[in-house]
Amino acid sequence: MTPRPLIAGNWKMNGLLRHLTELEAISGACAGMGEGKDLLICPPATLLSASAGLLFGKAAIGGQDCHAETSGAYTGDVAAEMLADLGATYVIVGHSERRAGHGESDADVRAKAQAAWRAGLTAIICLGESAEDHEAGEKLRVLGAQLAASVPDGMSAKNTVIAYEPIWAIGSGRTPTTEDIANVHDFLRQNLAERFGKEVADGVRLLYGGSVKPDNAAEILAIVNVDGALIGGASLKAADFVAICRAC
Ligand code: G2H
Repeated sequence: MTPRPLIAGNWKMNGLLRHLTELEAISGACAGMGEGKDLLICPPATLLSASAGLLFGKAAIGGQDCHAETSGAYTGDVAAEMLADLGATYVIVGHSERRAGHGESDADVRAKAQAAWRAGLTAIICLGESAEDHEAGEKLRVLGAQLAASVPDGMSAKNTVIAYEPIWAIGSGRTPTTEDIANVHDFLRQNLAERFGKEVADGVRLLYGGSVKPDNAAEILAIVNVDGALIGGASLKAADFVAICRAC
């Protein structure tokens, strides 16, 4: 089974109420564009509620992180159930900016994915090697270890999406070669098949993320085993995000 592609925008810590005009434009352009693919925007938590209303029926909405616990005394954190309560159906966990900036380990990411599942959300679990690992030829070893430790038992094609985001490609304008992306995605699919079985592995969507732009999207999205993209900077402008969606 070839997975249905997912084009996901990650707004990171960008977006005020006045920027909802971009979502209005995306919503308008998305009419009829969701055929054969799923569209998703992950705005900051402060804009989730408004985004849900603007994108209803056109694109899904998702969180950028969730706490591993269901509720409790965790000042400033957001529970997966709170995201679901606002209409989110996805949540990103383990983005390298969370791993680096908040000291999140693979075990933390695994627990967050489980929290997402408990709330009925699909977890987008991010993996990626550093520039040093890339240059040292350690990429597949590092990614294999992250995959093994970040993805919980019980993964299915419905409850999980895997996003490969080389850290050195994030926001840098640099991307791996198409051959490198293909090799990594083949490796991830194979690795998942060994642990979860071929049927589950073949159904799980493997996204590429890191400097996806309108001018490289078609080439990246055409790679075998790339089932969509996780887009940061280029998702902030409706015209760029829509162009990437159209390239899929
Ligand atoms: C990688 C990506 C979105 P950008 O972090 O998750 O960001 O497209 O800006 O490199």
